[in-house]
Amino acid sequence: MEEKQEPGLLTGALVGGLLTAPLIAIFYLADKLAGLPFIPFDIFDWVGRNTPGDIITAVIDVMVDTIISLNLGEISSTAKTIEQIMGLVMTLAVGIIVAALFFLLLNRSKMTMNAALSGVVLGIIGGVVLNLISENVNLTATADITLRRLWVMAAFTAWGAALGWIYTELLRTRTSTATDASTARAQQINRRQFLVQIGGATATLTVVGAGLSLLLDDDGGTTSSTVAASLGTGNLGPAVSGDGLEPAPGTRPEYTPLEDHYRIDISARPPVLDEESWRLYISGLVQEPVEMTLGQLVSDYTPMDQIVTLSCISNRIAGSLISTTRWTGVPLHTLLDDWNLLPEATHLRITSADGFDEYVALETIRQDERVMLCYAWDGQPLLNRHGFPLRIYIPDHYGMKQPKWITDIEAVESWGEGYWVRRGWSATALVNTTSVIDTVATDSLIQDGDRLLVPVGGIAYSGAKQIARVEVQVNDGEWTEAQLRTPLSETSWVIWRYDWPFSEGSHTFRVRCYDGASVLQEVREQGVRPDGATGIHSLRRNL
Ligand SMILES: Nc1nc2c(c(=O)[nH]1)N[C@H]1C(S)=C(S)[C@@H](COP(=O)(O)O)O[C@H]1N2
Ligand SMILES: [Mo]
Repeated sequence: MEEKQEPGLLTGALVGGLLTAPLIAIFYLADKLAGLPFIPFDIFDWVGRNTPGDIITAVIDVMVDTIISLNLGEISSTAKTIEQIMGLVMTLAVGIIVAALFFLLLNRSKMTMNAALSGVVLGIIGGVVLNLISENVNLTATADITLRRLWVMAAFTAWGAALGWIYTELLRTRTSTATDASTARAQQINRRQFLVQIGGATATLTVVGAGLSLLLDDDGGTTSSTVAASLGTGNLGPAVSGDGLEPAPGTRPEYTPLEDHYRIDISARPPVLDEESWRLYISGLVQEPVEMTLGQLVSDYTPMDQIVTLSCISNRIAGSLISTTRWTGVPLHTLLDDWNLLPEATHLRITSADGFDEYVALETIRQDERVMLCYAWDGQPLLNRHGFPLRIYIPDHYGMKQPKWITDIEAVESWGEGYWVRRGWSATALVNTTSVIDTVATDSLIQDGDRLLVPVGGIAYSGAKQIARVEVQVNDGEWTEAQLRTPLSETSWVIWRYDWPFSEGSHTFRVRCYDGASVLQEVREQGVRPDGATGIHSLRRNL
């Protein structure tokens, strides 16, 4: 029986895993301590930027389905966590695969290669590649670029060197030809002991690195003193509608608490911009490039306040990627007056700190005074995750048309495809009118003479087209008009309610609505891609 001499593919995979786990932990610690890049998130973001849109959509679909079916909680924050975990898993997988292939290659090369040196070379190649990836996508590292490069090079070189060294050690336990069974067994034990020692050391490093990092906790959001000062001391608080219609018990809050506002963006970690050094740069077809500070935007222009419902184009019928809060900022048309655009300009191309970009037509800005550059939400400076320091609001459009973390605005002479449009999503991304049943409140029955009524309720939304009418159908009965609560604004969703005469049995509830121009919502069922979901929401209840 031939004794296998070299550590094989599986041993390589095992060693790769053992070495990559502490590498991740150390990157995490260095990120927390010194603002050095966290490579796993960079890998995730880079893969995301370079994957075709339909594949990304399919992956997101699976993710959303999983979150819903396993009841993992609020979709957009859970999705962000899953994305981050995917970054860690990808990195670990790459480490395992590369190490396994490395062992295979060394075995094939019949020892003409020096393993230790090869490991160092492999590490250097890894360091160069990951530096390129990181520089391409990283948004959050604050350390000096030279330091970042040196750190990534050093970390990967050490990883490669350790890999080469371990291979050599494993080989050493195997080279003395095993003549009898007991020697072979002794060597097996040696090898196993060595791997157990390596495992113990790397596990310790991983736990210590990750543990220390967790002690150094994140800053939650950003507070801008400039914005805060102009807004006054506190939260402006939710707007109160004058209408007395009581929402059916179980209807979502009309004004979304800020911490519950959905959140969608393209990076494992959003960019963190510094108010002092941030500028809004206006360039392109302008007489003279313009540079503005946040302070100028906040104090040189009269602020405007709007309660806005924002929806993601990926929001499914009755999904949770839709929320309402108060947006404060400067109407964009008043800024245009000061930017001296050349007559050829027809669009603004808006670019964000995370590489996201979108176009907005000057015509839209001039026709709709509600288009604004926005620096506060819910009476507070924008939180980091919601685009600090500046984002745009464009009524009637899905979120994908409305960049956060704006840094550059370029006046251009033609329209172009923005970030998600290039990835196969709608070029216009106009909001589809939609209505949702939030509740069939069977535990809040109302006695009405000799009848029992069940409050049924939810929301209807049409962007800024307003809602003229909501109707409810139970089983195959008549469509009956629901009552509408006066909305918080013309750009927010509307809460509706219908008190349904109770009857026992299994019932299907459906809702539909008409926009302000009395146009019925699209009832044809259509998935989110590419134009946003349409169709009727229905709920089945056994009463
Ligand atoms: N810079 C930037 N802006 C962005 C995005 C992004 O990834 N990067 N995502 C867009 C999408 S798809 C949506 S739905 C909204 C979500 O805004 P919110 O996360 O503040 O709710 O931001 C939009 N603006
Ligand atoms: Mo979105």
